[in-house]
Amino acid sequence: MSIWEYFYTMHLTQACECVSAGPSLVGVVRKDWASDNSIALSWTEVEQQPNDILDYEIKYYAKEQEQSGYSSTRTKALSVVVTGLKPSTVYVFHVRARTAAGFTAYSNKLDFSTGDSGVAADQGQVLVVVTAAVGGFSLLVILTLFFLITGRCQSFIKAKRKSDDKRRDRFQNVLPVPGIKTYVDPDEDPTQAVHQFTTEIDPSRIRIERVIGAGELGEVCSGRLRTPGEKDIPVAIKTLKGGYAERQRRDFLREASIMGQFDHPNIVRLEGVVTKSTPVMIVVEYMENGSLDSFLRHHDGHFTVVQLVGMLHGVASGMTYLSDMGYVHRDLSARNVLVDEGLVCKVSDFSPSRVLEDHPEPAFNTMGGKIPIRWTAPEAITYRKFSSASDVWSYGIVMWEVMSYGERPYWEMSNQDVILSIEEGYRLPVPMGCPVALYYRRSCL
Ligand code: ACK
Repeated sequence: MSIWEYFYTMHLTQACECVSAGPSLVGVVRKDWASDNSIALSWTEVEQQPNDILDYEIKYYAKEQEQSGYSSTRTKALSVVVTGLKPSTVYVFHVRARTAAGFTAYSNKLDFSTGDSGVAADQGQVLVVVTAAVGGFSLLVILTLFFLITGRCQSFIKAKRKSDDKRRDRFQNVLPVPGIKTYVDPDEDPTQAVHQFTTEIDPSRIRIERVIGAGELGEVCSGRLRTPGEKDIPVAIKTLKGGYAERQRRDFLREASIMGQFDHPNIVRLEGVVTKSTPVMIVVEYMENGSLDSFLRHHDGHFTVVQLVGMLHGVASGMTYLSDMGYVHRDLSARNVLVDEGLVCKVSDFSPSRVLEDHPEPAFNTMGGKIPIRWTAPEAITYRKFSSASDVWSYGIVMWEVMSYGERPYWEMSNQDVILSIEEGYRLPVPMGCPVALYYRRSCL
């Protein structure tokens, strides 16, 4: 189980339940058939369910290897065939629905075996995942988050600095989950990475309609992408402005070679790139509601807590996936999350050079780099030690941004004051209207 999965399971799921007691919208899950490598499942709809289910997520793992990770798949139907399984192996499955407000609770866990048609049912198990699967790595992350949110430990930063060296190796290397492919750093061979992970689009297929914003190296436009025999799809197009240096072109396309490796409903999808003509472009799915921070600021007070938690759930799912892939984002914030028309939140902005150079957020220069201080974990600010654990810290700040409808973290405090205050134990206070269950993790545990 990754730290994100653990974090999510322990924190958001329980918070959601505390806040909303959201029911599972999935009825009885059955095994229809199994072969050596596949299992077919189907389930029923529960009565009186809202008709806004977008799709279902099926999560599964080999029972014997519970601690080494899980895989998941999605379907819009009430059934699925899960393939690529090992013969004569018991797998644990559970299913949940996704609505516009986010995921609902999981169904009960069920054990089904490949290679025979019998059902090894253990239908009494419920979703209670506690300490057994948790290594010291996850525990430290939870503690980090605990201190971030509660601000209970005045000496936390000092004590943490002392232990940082010891922890460094454990935090830095995120072990990828078996069954999920691992992120490949495009820096190893940038040209090859663009070829390998992106699709070249003929520019005649792109229709640019209007400018919607400014990127670091050019404009961001909205438009349409035509695919022969299919309907045009709305897209956002990032362009690289003329007169660029080769290094800027490489940095620009680097983001595409990172995005092109991801395939998750909460990560903004890359459609392709234009590299063989000018302007050089990156084409991604269009997110109707734009950045999460400005979206929330424009809709102050418009959402229920369940809807806000649904948005956070999406971000957590995307971050779980990135962490499982071994990718550290380093710049997670509400401005780098995009929102679609169904309120689904997707993590975006994979331009790591910006974290260190031209970040739009006033940045603090430490050890030769620039860092978005308000969102960055103390060990990353002090030692440039970025990891999935420091991404969890940033996620805590995103939680605060979401629950306060896009308020600026630490308001008008200077970056230097933020650093000093955090060192002294100050933490962001509970946002107005935020349930205590969400703010204080311990109240749910
Ligand atoms: O808040 P916004 O409207 O959402 O303004 C910024 C702007 O471009 C500069 O980044 C918008 N933007 C970026 N990517 C996308 C996208 N994939 N879909 C829709 N809007 C986007 C962002």
